[in-house]
Amino acid sequence: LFSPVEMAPRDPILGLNEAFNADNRSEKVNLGVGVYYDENGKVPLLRAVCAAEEARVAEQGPRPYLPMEGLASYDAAVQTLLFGAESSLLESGRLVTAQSIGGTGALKLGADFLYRLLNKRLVAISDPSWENHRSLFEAAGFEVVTYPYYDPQTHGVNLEGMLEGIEKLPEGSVVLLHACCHNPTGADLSLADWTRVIDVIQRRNHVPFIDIAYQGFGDNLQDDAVALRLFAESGLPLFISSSFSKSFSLYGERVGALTLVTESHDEMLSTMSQLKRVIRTNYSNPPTHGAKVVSAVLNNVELYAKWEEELAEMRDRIRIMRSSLVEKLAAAGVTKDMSFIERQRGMFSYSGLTKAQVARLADEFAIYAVGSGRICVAALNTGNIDHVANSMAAVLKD
Ligand code: PLP
Ligand code: TYF
Repeated sequence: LFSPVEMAPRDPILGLNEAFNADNRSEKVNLGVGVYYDENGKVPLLRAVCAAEEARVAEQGPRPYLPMEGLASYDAAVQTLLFGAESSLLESGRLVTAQSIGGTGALKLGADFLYRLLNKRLVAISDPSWENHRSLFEAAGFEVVTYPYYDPQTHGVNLEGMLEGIEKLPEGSVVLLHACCHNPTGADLSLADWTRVIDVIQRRNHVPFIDIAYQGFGDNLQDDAVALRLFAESGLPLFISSSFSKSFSLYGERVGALTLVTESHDEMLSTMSQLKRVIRTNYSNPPTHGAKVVSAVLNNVELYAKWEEELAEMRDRIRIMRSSLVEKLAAAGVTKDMSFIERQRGMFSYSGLTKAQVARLADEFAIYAVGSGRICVAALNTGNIDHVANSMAAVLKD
């Protein structure tokens, strides 16, 4: 039975962890996977999370199944976080939210649901995008194409190319967008840019699908959600996949959500019933722990304030590392202007390192980055940044 099975290609990002773990050089640094590490190189356990978990353990409650769409208090809190406490959408009866197995699970639920809904199964993702976007939609039965996004000259967004690319897609295509902290480039759209993107999508009857996996890592919780809010105001139907993996540092607990903006209460009811069918035939119902913890934090004023503070600490530390890296690269003799690293946002920087330079970083310096040149700035700290800057300088100069 299994003899014809061939080895599958490794995930270009997760596969790096294996190589990193197998490396026994003490100076090794993992700039591959998108995980926030603190100043001590550890995945932090947030104090707000810890407090919510202690309360949950003390409660010693039973562990029944959750409903298919997940914990109600969690789903409601997700909606408030995405659209803002003042949003009229919250009381509109038009929102569907289902707790999901991380942001990945939300994308998969959305993809499976869209597959049933649409005749034209075409999804456009940014060039480049998170590798899993393509694989996930292809696995769900879609054709996946790209629209122009990154401009290597400016290290920012090629807005005109993007608008033109989206315009040219067949009418009614699904357009996948990153709300903030674009993975892998760190290049984001401005408010004015979003307005233009929404305009094209609306004119072409495309279906917007927004992925927000880094809310709070750009400017703050409100401003990072501006794209969602503009889309919602435009009256377009909307798919949103969201994740708390990074913002709560709850990677392994798999906490995310799929939220849909429908056009009426009736649409909401039928859409929710179909989404439940997708859930039922995949995993019946989601796990409890992460959603309980996040819900406890989001629904408690003090814990919320504590969480927001901790999120700001993570964001600020990443910014400091960005500036420090730019400074240290220059000090190490890199003459090329690297200040774009400071302008890019979120966990990543598209460093401009070539595949060969990335390979040298791993071979000669035990520094692991993605082959595309993406580095996870959130993995830098005062203990490893000199080694990283000097090594990057060495491969950039030769
Ligand atoms: N979307 C993007 C853009 C991501 O970078 C990630 C990262 O993990 C995800 C979705 C998936 O999030 P999760 O780990 O919650 O599944
Ligand atoms: O881009 C990243 O590094 C994170 C983590 O298949 C990740 O989003 C990477 C690859 C993958 C799943 C998660």
